[in-house]
Amino acid sequence: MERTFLMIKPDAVQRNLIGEIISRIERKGLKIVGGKFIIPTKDTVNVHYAEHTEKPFFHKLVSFLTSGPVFAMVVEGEDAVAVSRHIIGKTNPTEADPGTIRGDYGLTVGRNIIHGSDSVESAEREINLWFNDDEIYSYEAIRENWLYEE
Ligand code: ABT
Ligand code: MG
Repeated sequence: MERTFLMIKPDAVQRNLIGEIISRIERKGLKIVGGKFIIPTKDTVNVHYAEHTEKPFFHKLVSFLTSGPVFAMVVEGEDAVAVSRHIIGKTNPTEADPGTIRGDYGLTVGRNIIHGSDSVESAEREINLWFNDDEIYSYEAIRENWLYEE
């Protein structure tokens, strides 16, 4: 079983899309094992997006993500990283397919609704950055026989 880090960004929170987005994640069969509503600090966002430090959009990115509350989640399931990126859609909502979260709700790359880890390594790093171990819960869900073969 794989885990990934997802974050409903400030634009989607302001637009009342938390429920809509979580509902898609749940319907897919992914299991939420951690979740919290927080205003990210500049320090956390700097580390989270460290790979983009030198990019021209970095400052705007940091001020956007620290501008208000986000809903951060740890989500578990088979191939959770790739499956989540798939249902999220391409980075730029203008290119994201209809039926994906960004394709259905986003318009511009600087307001692209939700973050999802881009690899298993990133997921591990991001989960440790945003969550303490005691904020993540492993539990058995009764539906699992109906999602996975033996
Ligand atoms: P994230 O899930 O937010 O990491 O997006 P994704 O992995 O799909 O794409 P990357 B390249 O990691 O984008 C990080 C954030 O930077 C924004 N961005 C990106 C711009 O504003 N302009 C750009 O030209 C590019 C390439 C989009 C992402 N987040 N926001 N908000
Ligand atoms: Mg990224």
